[in-house]
Amino acid sequence: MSRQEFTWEEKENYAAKMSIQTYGFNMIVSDKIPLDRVPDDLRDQKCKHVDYPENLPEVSVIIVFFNEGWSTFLRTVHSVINQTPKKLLGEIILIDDGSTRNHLKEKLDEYIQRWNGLVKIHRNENREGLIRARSIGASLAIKEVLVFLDAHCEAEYNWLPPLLAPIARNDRIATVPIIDKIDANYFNFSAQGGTDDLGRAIGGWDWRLTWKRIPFQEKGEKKRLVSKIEPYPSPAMAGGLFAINRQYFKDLKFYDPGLEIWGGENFELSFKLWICGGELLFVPCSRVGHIYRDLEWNGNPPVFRPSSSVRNYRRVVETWFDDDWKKYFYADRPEAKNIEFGDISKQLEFRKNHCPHDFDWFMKEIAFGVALESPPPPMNKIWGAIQVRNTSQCLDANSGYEYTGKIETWNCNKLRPSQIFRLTENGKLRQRDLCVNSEIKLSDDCSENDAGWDFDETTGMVSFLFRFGDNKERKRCLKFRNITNSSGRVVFADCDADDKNQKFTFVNLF
Ligand code: UD2
Ligand code: MN
Repeated sequence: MSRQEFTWEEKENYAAKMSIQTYGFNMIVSDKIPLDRVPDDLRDQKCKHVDYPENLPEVSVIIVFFNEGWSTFLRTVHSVINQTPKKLLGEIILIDDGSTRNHLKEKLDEYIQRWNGLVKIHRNENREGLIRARSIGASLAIKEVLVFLDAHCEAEYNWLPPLLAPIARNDRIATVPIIDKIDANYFNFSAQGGTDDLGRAIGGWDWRLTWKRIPFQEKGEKKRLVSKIEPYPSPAMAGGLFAINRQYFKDLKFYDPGLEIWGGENFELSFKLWICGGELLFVPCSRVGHIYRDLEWNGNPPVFRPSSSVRNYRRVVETWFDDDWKKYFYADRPEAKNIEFGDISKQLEFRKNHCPHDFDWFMKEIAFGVALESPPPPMNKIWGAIQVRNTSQCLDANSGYEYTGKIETWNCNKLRPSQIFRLTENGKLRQRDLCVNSEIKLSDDCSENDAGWDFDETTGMVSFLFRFGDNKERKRCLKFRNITNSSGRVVFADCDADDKNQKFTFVNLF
């Protein structure tokens, strides 16, 4: 086919698709949106009537970036300049974390000259990862308060004063704006929505340290009626967008410098803040849009692939969780035990010398909502890949990253998280926070047939106890059916200890 046979539209669609794979965003659409567009104003009406103090501190806005798209990045800078009162905006520091794409070199240097020194750029010699890049930004900054943003954000109307007011009052408070979603394809704004009746959500986690937005909760007697727009405490932040007093962040020794590339630093700082006597507040009247990358992004760092951020999580858990709590992390992510996490003696020493609270206090006083929303998981009886004996086939929740499909079998591969299962002490067969149900599918409903799953190490049989009304029970066993050389199915069959297709081994591949 010759070139002319593609229509203009086909070419544009193709370019859009490529840009999504490269940047995570539809740059063809983004490039058509003015860099100075007026962002949506998703604040509660009441925010418009709040008076903020006149003499708020000046800020250094720090934006770290690695191989970001041009217009999405530039719109971040434009929006900060357009939406921030001049006298508060001391400097914008861009940290290039070893980007390799041409548009982020001379073209960028030249572009920022229009702001006469307000926008500064520092380039890391090597890629440090976003975490060390932010600490570098913090050590270069000169203004009283630091504000961090991802390189694909849009500050909304009057976003900064509400973020600064609590810090001006108490310099041990870090504040986080409400993060609105900017669509990666259409670039429209939408609120992520609250999870309580005042429209609020807080930051939490599950026990494998996946970030989770959960309902805001207050404790018994401390319950008070507050307005929708008052800043409220959150156990954790999402990570990318927050403000903190510069000297205080320095006193906290910035981030743990042993954290690599991506992930976990949001928990490290959140735990450090609370356990060492600080506070973390979400601020409803401060809103910033963030473009969440499209799932088609084939980006680097490979954040959703095995073990990329698990090392970071281990450092955080080993530093901040105490023994009573660590076990939940390792129950949920048993494979983490075998990933080295380097030296954390400096972190432990800092904690010992500066931090009055412990993790138990934190869970009881601040993060009680987290345990309600993500109850600590049961311990594992056995875990690993479930291999069909005498074959190279393993059970696999082979449905991409949605993990909702049927469990089938696939060539055993230790890099596939979809092959790691945990048989828990209460008879659940789990993967991540999901459970294998009686249809041999992963489900987020873990309530079905308590103690249903079992494994007999001698016979190798994996069984499920079906319970019916009238106290009737029937035990059935998993049976392998070979389909091709590299894949097969598992079904329920009547248990037969002589059937070689009913024999499995939990293989700890790590
Ligand atoms: C979320 C956070 C992000 C960070 C991350 C966990 C929000 C909205 N975003 O993921 O800020 O806390 O969780 O670590 O809360 N970057 C570098 N060097 C790298 C990789 C990335 O400078 O090696 C930059 C990147 O260009 C971007 C920022 O770091 O500006 C955050 O990365 P992301 O947007 O890929 O992270 P995100 O939003 O998925
Ligand atoms: Mn981001």
